Amino acid sequence: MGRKPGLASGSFQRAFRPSRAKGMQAMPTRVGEFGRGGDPGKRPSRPRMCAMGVGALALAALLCAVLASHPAPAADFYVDGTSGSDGNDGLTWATAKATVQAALDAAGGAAGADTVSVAAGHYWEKITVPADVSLLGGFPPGGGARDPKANPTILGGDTWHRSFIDGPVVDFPPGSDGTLFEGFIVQGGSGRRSGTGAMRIVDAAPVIRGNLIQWNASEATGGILVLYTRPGAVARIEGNLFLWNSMEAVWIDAPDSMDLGTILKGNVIQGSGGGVGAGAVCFRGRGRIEDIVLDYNASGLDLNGSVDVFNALIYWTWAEYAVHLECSGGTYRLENVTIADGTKFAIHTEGSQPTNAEVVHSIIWGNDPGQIAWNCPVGSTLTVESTLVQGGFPGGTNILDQDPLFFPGPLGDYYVSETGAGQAATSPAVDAGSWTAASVGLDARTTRTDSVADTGAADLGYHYRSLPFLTILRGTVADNLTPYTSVAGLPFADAGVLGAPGLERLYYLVPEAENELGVRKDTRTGSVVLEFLPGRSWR
Ligand SMILES: [Ca+2]
Repeated sequence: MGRKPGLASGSFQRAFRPSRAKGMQAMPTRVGEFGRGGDPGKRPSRPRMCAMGVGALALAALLCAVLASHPAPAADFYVDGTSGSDGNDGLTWATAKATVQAALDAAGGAAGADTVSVAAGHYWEKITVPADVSLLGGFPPGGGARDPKANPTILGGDTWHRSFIDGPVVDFPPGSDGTLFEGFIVQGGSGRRSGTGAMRIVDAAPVIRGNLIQWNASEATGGILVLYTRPGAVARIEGNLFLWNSMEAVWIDAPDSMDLGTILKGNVIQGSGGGVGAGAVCFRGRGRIEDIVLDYNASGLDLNGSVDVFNALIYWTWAEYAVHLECSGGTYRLENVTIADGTKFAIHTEGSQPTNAEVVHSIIWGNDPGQIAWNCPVGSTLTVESTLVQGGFPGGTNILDQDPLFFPGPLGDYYVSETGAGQAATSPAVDAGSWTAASVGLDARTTRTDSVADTGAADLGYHYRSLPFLTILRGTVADNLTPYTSVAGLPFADAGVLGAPGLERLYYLVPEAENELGVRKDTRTGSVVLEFLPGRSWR
């Protein structure tokens, strides 16, 4: 994992995100590889992915890990695969352990909360994490300031060379509570035997934050399996980036009696799948998903139970439904959800129990063959309110059937146009909500390409993180760019540089941007114009 110079600052999540071009190069071969067992031709009757939850429950019976409880003082431990040795005490960088598990074993034997700091490197390990440990990746070898993006700390195998290790790479057994897992790359886990590639959380409540989880393969859950067999403390999965995991990226399964709260927040899931019905998130239970982006997965959200989805962007779902709601007797609510450009219905339901669903402040557009397919039985209710739906929605309230005028911005393609941000027209989604942005916390986020936060009535659809400004770096040598100017948004016209002596060749970089940049010359004004290119062009 080389550091990507174009992503020099920002969140861990963004720093780990590869360019779209790279992702597409990888796609054709990798999906084929991960397709084992998921070939639609071979498994025509594969049920909705949540239907496999019963099989997942059986995994719990296999778990018999008992956490060590030898009393010893709490301590901090260090791991350095470059210079460490498991014969060391692990208490300083100079006497670091060589393997993560050796440090975890030492920490698990200590009372109280411990921290295990791990230096950059590739640790070909599968680990079991005990309770009350903060496991932090991203330190430089030998110790120093932590920076996960500059110091990639890899657990697992190497799928590029087809060297998987037997998953789960990271295991949180029952009782692994009070645990933080942050700043790692977890990759190359095979779920062939356990059903889980990257991570397994069973009756445990770790915080999984700011990791890159990529290239894990399974016929069930390539990414993270979260399984509860009884009420208890709940995991928090926040700000992670999932890339190219098969089949599901996240699988959550819990008793209906257990309120999981906001178990998923701020995650980006891209390229999951490998078979019909499998994809980004399978959620069976009761809880809430917030601020999620699902991009180019086989299927999107597969929900069964009672789930709230708030501020989600789901696009380019390529094999199955963007959102499937099982008619299982519960209640669903989708608020500020943008579902666009998928190859099946945006929202699809199936099942036999009367179920209530509500769709508000959302944008459902560009899905083929249609937007909402409601099949729940008699006694069910579907409320669609203050929502933009292509083709309209009979029986809805305040339904808009107008082009939302999506426009590419710094973090993606599903901002909406606003004349105040430089576009030719203002989207009907702007200020179309029935309550204020502030009342639901969206006043810190934005639908505008210039990142100006939502004010007044809530805008419909997904709200991006708001960037305070964009820094443009410029230089005449590609690897020596310096800050040139800060702007609220693009396009930016670098006036008068065409033909300027000494500036025969110019390089630009906008470090905060995830979207590709376009550069064109405007001979009429003698300017170079920077603008965001729509990512969808690579499809
Ligand atoms: Ca507004």
